[in-house]
Amino acid sequence: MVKRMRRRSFLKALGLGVGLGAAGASLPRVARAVAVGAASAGKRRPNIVFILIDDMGWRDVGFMGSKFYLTPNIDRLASQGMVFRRAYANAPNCAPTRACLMSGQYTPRHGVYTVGSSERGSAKGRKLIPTANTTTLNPKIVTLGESLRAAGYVTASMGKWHLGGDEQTCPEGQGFDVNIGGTEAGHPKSYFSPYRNPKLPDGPKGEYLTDRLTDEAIKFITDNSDGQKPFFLYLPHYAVHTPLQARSEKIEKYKSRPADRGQNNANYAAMIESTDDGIGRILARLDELKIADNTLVVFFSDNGGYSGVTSNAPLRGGKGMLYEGGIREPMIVRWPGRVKPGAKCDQAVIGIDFYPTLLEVAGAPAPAGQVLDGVSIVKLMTEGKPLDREAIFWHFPCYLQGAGPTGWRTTPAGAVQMGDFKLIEFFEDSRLELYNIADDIGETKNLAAKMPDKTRQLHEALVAWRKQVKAPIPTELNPKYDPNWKPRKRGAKAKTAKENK
Ligand SMILES: [Ca+2]
Repeated sequence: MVKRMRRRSFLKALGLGVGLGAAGASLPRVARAVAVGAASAGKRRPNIVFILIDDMGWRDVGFMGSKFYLTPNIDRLASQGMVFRRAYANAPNCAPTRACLMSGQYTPRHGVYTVGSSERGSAKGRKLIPTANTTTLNPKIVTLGESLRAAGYVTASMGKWHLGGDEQTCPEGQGFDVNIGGTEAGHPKSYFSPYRNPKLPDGPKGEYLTDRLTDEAIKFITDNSDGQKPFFLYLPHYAVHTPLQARSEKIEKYKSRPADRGQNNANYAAMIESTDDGIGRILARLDELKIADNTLVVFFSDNGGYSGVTSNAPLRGGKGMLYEGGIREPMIVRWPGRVKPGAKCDQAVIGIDFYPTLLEVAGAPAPAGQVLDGVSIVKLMTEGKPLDREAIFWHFPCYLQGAGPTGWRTTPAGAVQMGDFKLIEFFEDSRLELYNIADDIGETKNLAAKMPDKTRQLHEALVAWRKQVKAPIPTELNPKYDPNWKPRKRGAKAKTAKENK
């Protein structure tokens, strides 16, 4: 079965689809062509380490200004590479962002819009019937892992997958030679062993998950450091998603640290510190093996910080919202000899850009017949050449319950960012909000009424894009809707893992 899966994945990676099983006889020739194409790049192809943190907010790291969390290793990485100050996730929560990273496509193309059901929260409060959600990434899509593997990379996924758990949709079915701990689950049952994770053999009792994933990553890097084949290590840490479980000896010092603009949770800070420790160990290993110079390292997060445990201030909102706090991410790319250390970039980039970027870095061909919605940022990173792109978009036709006064983090909505402006459209009442995020990063002044021409320009671009990607818009009224519904009162901050998805 493994053999069959691999061959099937290989066909996908060549853009041949799965219906051409009988054409196997022509495979060796195609395989040779791919290998020659990749080798003709001339230089030794770089290894790729892609570190994706779960739920880490834009200001949850020292290099982005936190005075509460301690992240010396990540800060050092930032000083050695380019920091992207306007980097975005494709969605305000976990699974859709990952589906976009792996497919290179905006959410309407693969239908992974949210986590679980799009009908979250009280039915009485939902005016519309939201678009149905897909919880697995269609195995017909050629993933980034499949494309890099077909180009000769050894591939590993270590940590949270969240895009399916069966044979075709798990990491092994989607282009990864090695899978450690990746299942359909969106958060760990426990950060301490025993993990109760079918893809992660338990370690000694009390072993800490973030440390374990670091150990596994280091082992993979070491095992593949001989230069025979370049490697692609996708390291989507389970940290720093709830449940808030940290190593006890790390928690204490944060209890006495002064809070910083709403950041004050010692458990969360200790989880961030363990993540930072692990990144430091991985970078040290790359140095010891003398392969750091030929390894591109990405640091990114999948959505904004969760308002129940951290603060994204000065950004508005948090995980689950299309305001900046929900989608703007800390991001670093370190690529020795190609990207200038200490460089900063203020051009907008978004998760779907990684697929074409990493293909270019690897000298790998794009999958035939598959639309890639992002653009390569290689020249932006290496030469400072601006991207040729007018706008970027979001589509979230779903409800997400929340702890605030409205009872929602978001109702069904879409957004577009163009230059310094961003427009959000809420589908329940067609409400438009326009912000100048250069002058007003906190999205405090809705300019829609004041700037009708700009509002119209962005809205037209959003509508045209939705048409192009065939984005469904919820319009059907929900018969269970009660206009007098009020969210039940509860604390301003929800802390359960169940609510934080
Ligand atoms: Ca997340």
